[in-house]
Amino acid sequence: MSQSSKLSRPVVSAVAQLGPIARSDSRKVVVDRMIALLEEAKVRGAELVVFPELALTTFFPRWYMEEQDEIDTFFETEMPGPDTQAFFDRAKELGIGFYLGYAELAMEGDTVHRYNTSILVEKSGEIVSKYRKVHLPGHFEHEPWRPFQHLEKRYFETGDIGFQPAKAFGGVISMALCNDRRWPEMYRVNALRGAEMLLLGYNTPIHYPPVPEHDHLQGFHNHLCMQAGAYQNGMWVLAAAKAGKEEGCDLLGQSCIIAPTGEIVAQASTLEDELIVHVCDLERTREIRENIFNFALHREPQHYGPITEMKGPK
Ligand code: CDV
Repeated sequence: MSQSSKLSRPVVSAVAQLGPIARSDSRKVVVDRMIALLEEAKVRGAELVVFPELALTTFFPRWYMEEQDEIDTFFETEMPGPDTQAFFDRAKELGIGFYLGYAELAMEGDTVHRYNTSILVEKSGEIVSKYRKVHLPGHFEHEPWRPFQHLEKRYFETGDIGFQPAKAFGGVISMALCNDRRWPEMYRVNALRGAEMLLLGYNTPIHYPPVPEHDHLQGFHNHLCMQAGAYQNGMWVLAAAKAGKEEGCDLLGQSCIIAPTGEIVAQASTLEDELIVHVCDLERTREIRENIFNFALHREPQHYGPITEMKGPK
């Protein structure tokens, strides 16, 4: 055993998978379910809980809507706001921090911005970090041939914050959202900025209308990209799904906790509300980062230019 692996910086971490949320469910119904998961997390000793992407409502980009007022019913204008204050209060009482994904409506002067956002909240109740989704999948226009829409490109702007890990929970923690997990650049930028743990939430339909031949690979691709990202960057990855049959659309489960070695150390086994817990030792990042992926020793960035110079192949 190496010297570094004897050290210990544990974060008792939980991933809170959510089962389906109906379009008619109020925020209160969802927040009550999330509070029940926080209470279970407390009993099981967790200090950090990761919730899914767009956790407070059904996954609304599956519908084409023309009326902005209707679209905006899925957005939060303040965080915490009237519907989420009880959740923040309970987490603080329990001494638990959390990651939460939600649709953010932000005013900048007279300009309205809409982002697919996550926040990281410390055990004290303070919001320590915000992330706005960078890789927005799907399409801009109504495509009636699809059995359901995926209109993230229409309803959200590309995030303007980038990948900015924060000091929290005794370590350096970064965030991502759903489709970001498929892009190696996301992990590498976070790792170069010192992230030891990546938190992310996702909503992944099992049916991918443009390439249905890959439907049976959804579970494989989900873990493949996150296990590779964890290992190649020597970081913990904690991923929370919104799972199950939601408004007729099957969403992948498989919420998991992945060690810096790339191993899955905990995984959800249902498509419902479910909590998984693991003691994540942040010192374990060193097993990888001081050895096989010692960036300072082994990276050769003079050969990586196209990664930032080009958007697609010539
Ligand atoms: N919410 C997502 O970003 N979903 C995408 C689907 C559309 C491919 C994902 O990467 O899981």
